[in-house]
Amino acid sequence: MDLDDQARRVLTGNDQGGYTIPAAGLYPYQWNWDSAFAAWGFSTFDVDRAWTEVETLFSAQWENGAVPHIVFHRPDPGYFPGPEVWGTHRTPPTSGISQPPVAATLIRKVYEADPDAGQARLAALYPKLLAWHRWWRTHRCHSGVVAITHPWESGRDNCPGWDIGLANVDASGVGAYTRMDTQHVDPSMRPGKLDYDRYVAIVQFGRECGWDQDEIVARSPFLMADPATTFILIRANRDLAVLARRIGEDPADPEHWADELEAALPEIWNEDLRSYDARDLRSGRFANTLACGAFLAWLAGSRAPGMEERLMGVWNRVRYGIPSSDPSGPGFDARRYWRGPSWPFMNALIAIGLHEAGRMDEYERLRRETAAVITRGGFHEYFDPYDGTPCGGSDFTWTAAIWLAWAGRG
Ligand code: 9WN
Repeated sequence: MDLDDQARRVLTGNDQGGYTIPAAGLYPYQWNWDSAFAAWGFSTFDVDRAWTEVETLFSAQWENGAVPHIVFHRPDPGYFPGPEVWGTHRTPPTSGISQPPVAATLIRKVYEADPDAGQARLAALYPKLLAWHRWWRTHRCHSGVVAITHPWESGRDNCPGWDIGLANVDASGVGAYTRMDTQHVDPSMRPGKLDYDRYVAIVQFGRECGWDQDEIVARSPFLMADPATTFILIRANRDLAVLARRIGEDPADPEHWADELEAALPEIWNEDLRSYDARDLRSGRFANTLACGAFLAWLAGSRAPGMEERLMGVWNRVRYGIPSSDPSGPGFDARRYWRGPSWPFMNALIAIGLHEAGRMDEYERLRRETAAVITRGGFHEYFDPYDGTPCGGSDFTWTAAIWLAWAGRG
């Protein structure tokens, strides 16, 4: 069977009927940004199924506009923390945080795959997307750029950039719990125990606040500005404005929100690091870590003097795609999750930006390097950026999706 067939088989195998799980065993629920990538993958062979994926995700949207990072459609004891830990008291049960808003950007690709088939579905989804983007602006953009209230909200959980913020989190009262991830994946490829204690402590804090967003932003022990989510939201607002025009809606709000975010970008430019950088909003301190999120500046059409040479210097230190953090920086670990590995779906997102910046040699290099690790190692979650060793979960939805939509189209 060729790789395209195998990729389609991963998507259909992870399909639970209306939504896909990221990977059997390890992640048995619907995740927010994974589903947006799944839709992009489905759009290469089943546009109807692509729309259904995001429609199912948005059916769990909160009244305040938030689209949760996990929807717990059916109970499954194989994942921690499950719905009872989050305690959001919703039907279906959901987590209490969100995840980077890539949906508008990838829904635009689904729409463009077959505009006639997508017209009515886009019109129905548009107000929900707009409400979600409004939620980001109202509840996450107080300082201008996007703030995250939990490392899981960034989708890049143990990125070294979060270390200074996590140091403020007291996890001494977290109590006993059993991790499930380390029963599915080699623990040396997952976040450490202290990280997990702190993740759980922040969830417990949110739950004590009854998931009241004002209280969480005002008092949470963790609040950090995230360059990656900021760039993603700028781009998503621009794409939402394009989609608005296609269905005769007014694009003024998303355009204005993108402009506001762009104007705030100097807040997260770290001149010493010569890169966009995460920032602890409680202390104002920069993280001083160059993470893969900085490479998403191209996705947002943003530039800063010296940025491009600096990013290329980091990429040139490895062989297989963009490392999740600078190999010469603090906290780098080539196989430990978001501390070093190259993630195929992240490479795909960065490549969209390279393409639009007209950097075609680099675009093609990134596609080739990503295709090489998948061809050799299969549809794994992430890869060692030096030697391409497959890491984390296997038969992974978003890796298969980006193979179909991008990496395998050489
Ligand atoms: C917590 C599903 C998700 C991704 C995230 C990735 C990982 C979860 C976990 O898996 O996070 O949300 O339990 O480790 O970091 O980006 O959406 O694939």
